[in-house]
This record gives sequence, C-alpha cells and structure tokens, in this order.
Amino acid sequence: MMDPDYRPFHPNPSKPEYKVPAGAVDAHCHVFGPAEKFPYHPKRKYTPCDAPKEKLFELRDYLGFSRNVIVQASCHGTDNAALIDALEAAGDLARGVAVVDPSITTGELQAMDRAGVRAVRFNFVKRLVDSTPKEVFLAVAEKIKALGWHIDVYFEAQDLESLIPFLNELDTTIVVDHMGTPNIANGLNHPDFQRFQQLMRDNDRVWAKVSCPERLTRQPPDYSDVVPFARVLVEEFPDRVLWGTDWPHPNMKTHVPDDGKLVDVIPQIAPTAELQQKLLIDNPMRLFWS
Ligand code: 0GY
Repeated sequence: MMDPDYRPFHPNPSKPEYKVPAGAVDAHCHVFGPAEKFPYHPKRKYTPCDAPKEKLFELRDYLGFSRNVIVQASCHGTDNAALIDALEAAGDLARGVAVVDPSITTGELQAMDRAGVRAVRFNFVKRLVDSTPKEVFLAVAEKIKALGWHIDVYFEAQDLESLIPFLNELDTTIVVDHMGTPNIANGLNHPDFQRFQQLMRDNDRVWAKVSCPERLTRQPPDYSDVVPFARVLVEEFPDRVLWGTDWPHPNMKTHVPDDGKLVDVIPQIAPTAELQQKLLIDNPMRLFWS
C-alpha cells in the first residue's frame, strides 16, 4: 500500500512550450512496480504509487523526448527486475542505472549490460537508505570496471566534503545526481556549492545532472530560484551535464510537479541551441549509447 502521505505523479501534465530537439534523452527517471508484479523491497524507506513503464513511455512521447535513462530508486533496493523489464520493453530507446550488491556475479552483470544497464548507483541520502560501508561500494566499483560502466552518486550537499576522499578512489566517470542537491537558500556562493563546482573543475570525469528543480526550489511551483545553479554548471561544463525529469518524483512534499513545466526550465538553464544539443542529446548519447 502506498504511504498515506505519498503524492502520486501529475495525472495530466501540460504540453511544454519549449520544443525539445529530435533525439532528446530524459536522462533521469524511474519506474516503480507495479507492486503486484515487481514488489517493493522489504527494507525500503517509503512505498510509492506504482509508476509502471507504460506510463513512463507515454510521458516520454507526450513531452517530445526520444529516449530514457531509467535509474533504480531505493524503494526497489537491489532488486532490479522492474528496471530490467522496462529496459527490455524499450529496446534501444532506454538505458539503465542499477543498484547492486558486491555478491553479484560477472554473469549477472553481463546480463544486465545486455539489457541496457550502463552504470551503478551509490545512494548516500540518509532519509532513503541505511549507510553502506565504503568497502562495499569499492567492491562494486571494482566489479563493474570490466564492463566500462560508470558510477552514479546521490548525496546531500553537506555530505560532499566528507565524501571527496571516497570519490577520489573511484577511477570511472562519476555522475552526480541533482547537481549535488545544493541548498538554494544559501545562494551560489555558499562553500557547499563552490566545493561541488571545484570538484568538477578538478576532475573531468565528474558529471552533473542539472535536474530536480522541483525538489530544490524554495518557491514551488516556480523554479526560477534554482535556474542560476543549473545554468552556471551548463555554461562552465557544457560537455558534462545531463538533464532528466525525475519522473515520477518520489517523496515530493511541497507540490506535485507538472512535467511540462519542468521541460520549460530547459531553455533557461541551457539558453542556446548548441547548449541544448549537448545537454539533451550529445552528452547522454556519448555516456549511455556509445
Ligand atoms: C527520493 C528518492 C529516490 C531517488 C530519487 O531523485 C531521485 O533520484 O527520487 C530514491 O532513490 O528512492 O526521494 O529522492
């Protein structure tokens, strides 16, 4: 049963005013359940509303996107069955980011690779997961190396400083979810966001998803306070940024985001056709489809 305070995704999002270029990739979204076929994990911290693959593909087409990168969320733990099922249904139109534990075999990883998985996710967000020892993550990092996968990390801004030594031990590409979740109220010049920008300057293997204004904003449903944060990253690191809807937006407390309005943020954070081409097509295609 869905948590009583859980807010389901928007039932009828608006048509975006911004027309995304042909071939655009929604590089951060999820599938949940349906629970009767793909039960949620016993150790999950929340029970969402089912958000099955058919709904995701419908939204992709409605918003004008061509492809999806589907990211394993914590409510499914290390059971990637719903993710793999969605990838197999999508064929070449989707790629995946899985969550695995170090007991996974090479054969299982290879099967995931054939289904379209190209990365593993390390989740450090305390409200979502119990903490995982660094050795466990390092063992997973070692296992995926042979496949050429990268590592997706989800953390909260205040934890970045303590994570840097760990991130330095990873020698793959690292993609940071939701631009490291800056506290927008602190402004662009706060040491936490400066630290994140410095991390990207110092390491050209670190990428950022300039996503999730709905989670970061202090003035929902107006996302303009988040725009400057995403825009500085897109302008300084145009070849290392990705964009995604974050559909179905689990655990939103303040409002239910309208996905059409989220798409309309894109031209504000990537103001030229050239930047949009990199953000929505060239970068995700290079990372997930080449
Ligand atoms: C959350 C939940 C999860 C992740 C995301 O934005 C996300 O990638 O929504 C999760 O992994 O369960 O509340 O952020």
